[in-house]
Amino acid sequence: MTINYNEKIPNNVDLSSDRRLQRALENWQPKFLDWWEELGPNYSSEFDVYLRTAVSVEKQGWAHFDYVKMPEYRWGIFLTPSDPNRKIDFGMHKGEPVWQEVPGEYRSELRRLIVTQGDTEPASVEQQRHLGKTCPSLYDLRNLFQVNVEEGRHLWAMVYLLQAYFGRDGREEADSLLERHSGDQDKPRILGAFNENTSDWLSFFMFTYFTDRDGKFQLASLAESAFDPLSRSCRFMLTEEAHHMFVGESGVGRIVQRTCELMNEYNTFDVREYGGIDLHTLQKYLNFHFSVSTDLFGQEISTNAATYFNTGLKGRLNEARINDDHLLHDASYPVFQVSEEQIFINETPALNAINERLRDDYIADCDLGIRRWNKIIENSGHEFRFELPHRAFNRNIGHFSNIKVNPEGRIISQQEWEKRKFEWIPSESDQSFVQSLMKPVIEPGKIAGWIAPPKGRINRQSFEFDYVRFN
Ligand code: BYC
Ligand code: FE
Ligand code: FE
Repeated sequence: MTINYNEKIPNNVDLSSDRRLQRALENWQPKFLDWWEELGPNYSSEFDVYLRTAVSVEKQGWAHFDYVKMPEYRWGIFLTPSDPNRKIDFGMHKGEPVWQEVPGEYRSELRRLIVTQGDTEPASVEQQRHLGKTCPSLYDLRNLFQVNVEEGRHLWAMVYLLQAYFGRDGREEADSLLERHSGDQDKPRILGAFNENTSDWLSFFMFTYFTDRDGKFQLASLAESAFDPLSRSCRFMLTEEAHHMFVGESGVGRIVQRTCELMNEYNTFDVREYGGIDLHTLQKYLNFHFSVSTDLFGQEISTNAATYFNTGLKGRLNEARINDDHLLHDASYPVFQVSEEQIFINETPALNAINERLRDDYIADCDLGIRRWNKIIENSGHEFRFELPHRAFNRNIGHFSNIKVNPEGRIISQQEWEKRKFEWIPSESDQSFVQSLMKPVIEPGKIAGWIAPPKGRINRQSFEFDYVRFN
């Protein structure tokens, strides 16, 4: 199906044939634009930004690049093509055809999953709203805005599902998604990591590396859902997600590169006085963002997760490729637990360990980028290596939220934690140092002193390209 760009809301869901839904969405659109104006990227409404817009769901050529003013961005609704033969791959309904409507008995659980997913998207835009004024280059500014508009589109994707399939309570939830705000005392965002500050570009790159990667894994497991419209929405969102993680991985990599250059030029680890971010500080930011993102997978032992799996609402990563019965009634899975003074691994009923399994997949994926960053350090001739902290480190959800551990995973006392925590996570003084480097660079082809220029291109445009035009 082709997309009619004359419609208010570009889509491949044949919106014009459903007047009620179209009206509901057109009613929500101005509220979204008000929210964008109030809590989206600051002072950016008049900029012409070189952005990609999703214009189809074809694997080749789904994106169109051009200058756009962000409030005029065409936030559209795109689902990957439906497969009329698709069957449920797991749980008690395994082998049955997937659902095109929401079964009444699963309505509230499905709504809750869609709302939780939807809540993170605008939350991240709110968290990043002040970054534009301290961008290290025009290229980076453009990437920030690209991520922002796409998270906005991900919100649209979830709001479409709520309004199309959940009637009046869906419409109410759609409004609430614009009423909760990141860090708000009274109406915070649902999940912890989305109420933290993203106040500098190092945090932004760590966030897109670690927290957008939670998005990748959650979307991948929702893409397994028996509720076909949810599955198809998430599949298309994953296409865009790859760029967000690229921004994170390459952003951190370029900082590491610059730090190593300064270390070699001045023959010191302490590059702060030369305007770089020392490796030890980078490790602290890594520890923080990894630990808050690890919390996003929920409790290690979760009956909610068991229900989602059993009823076919949310699967495991690449469910169809896993070689087991996809029912998990008799299976077990190793889960980290805590008792007395010890962390140990215990075999647990696999159905209850679905969250932990996804967290394991996530941690393995996080580690790949760490290795690539370490390669940069190694190639510069230095011994230092980044490490992921132990999964028990700095946790607020699950078994580990009641204990304190060091990054190696040794349990320590509350006093030792208080005494030493700023060796491991950023202190106020680390944060104000990083903040002090955040001076805008907006001349095409120029770059801030704490980060190396990118090697890659955006749609074949070089680093010198005029990615954002200020009017
Ligand atoms: N913070 O049984 P559990 C993305 C609560 S990121 C606060 O484990 P469940 C993106 C939980 O709500 C992807 N509370 O819960 C990235 C529950 O509360 P109640 C987002 C938490 O539901 C960057 C209780 O603890 N998508 O797309 O099985 C930029 C029991 O826990 C947290 C999704 O998350 C937390 N971290 O598992 C932009 C997918 N964790 O009911 C976008 C949808 C748990 O006892 N969500 N709690 O009051 C889910 O699948 C599940 O809700 C979770 C939690 C896996 C998150
Ligand atoms: Fe997203
Ligand atoms: Fe994302």
